[in-house]
Amino acid sequence: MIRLHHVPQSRSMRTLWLLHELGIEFEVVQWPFDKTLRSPEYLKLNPAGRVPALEMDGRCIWETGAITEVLCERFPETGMGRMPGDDERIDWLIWVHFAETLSQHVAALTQQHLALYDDAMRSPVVMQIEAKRAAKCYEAIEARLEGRDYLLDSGFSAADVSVGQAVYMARHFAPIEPYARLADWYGRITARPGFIASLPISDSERLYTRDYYEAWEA
Ligand SMILES: N[C@@H](CCC(=O)N[C@@H](CS)C(=O)NCC(=O)O)C(=O)O
Repeated sequence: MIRLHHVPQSRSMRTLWLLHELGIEFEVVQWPFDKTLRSPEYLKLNPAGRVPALEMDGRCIWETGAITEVLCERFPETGMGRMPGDDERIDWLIWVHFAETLSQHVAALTQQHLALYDDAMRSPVVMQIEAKRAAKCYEAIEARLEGRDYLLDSGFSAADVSVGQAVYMARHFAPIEPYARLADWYGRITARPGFIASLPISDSERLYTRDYYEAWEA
């Protein structure tokens, strides 16, 4: 039994998309994005009170990077991973984990724009810096995609899922249109049925109620 604990439009969507790409059977338990993630019941799944958490083979795994590695090793025939010994193993690992470099800025921006409930708590400077740092991450992706359709020469993999999902969240704060190769790649990977199946089913599930949140003027 594989069971994903998930909040729509959060990092657990990265694991949901990967599970769809793997084409395996799994269950989803959906949680609200609130203090319920700090309940004793949820803390048994992930002691940090974060999503995702993945129940598999009699234990629970957390941290998206770890989950991605474990799933790709468990189902090597799907071709989503690059195993030890593969020429592209190191690049695969770099890009799988680079998703968190971008996501840390998205987390800060989500806190600034959505989580803080009073305008006096928000900082235009933090909003602007974090959006610029997210765009710096786009520059790294743009450079990597020169002469490539996907992050690896050998084609689509869990590295594209990981970074692609981070870009999906980051687009709410930093537009991708100025980055031509990134925008093309993003269009290509998000046309996949696996990505579409990982989107929120209804508007009421959305964490981000707007497509774009502009940084305030400092
Ligand atoms: N590095 C962790 C980050 C997990 C994380 O922070 N998830 C966010 C959702 S995107 C969360 O659960 N936040 C709830 C909270 O901070 O209370 C991972 O990659 O799994």
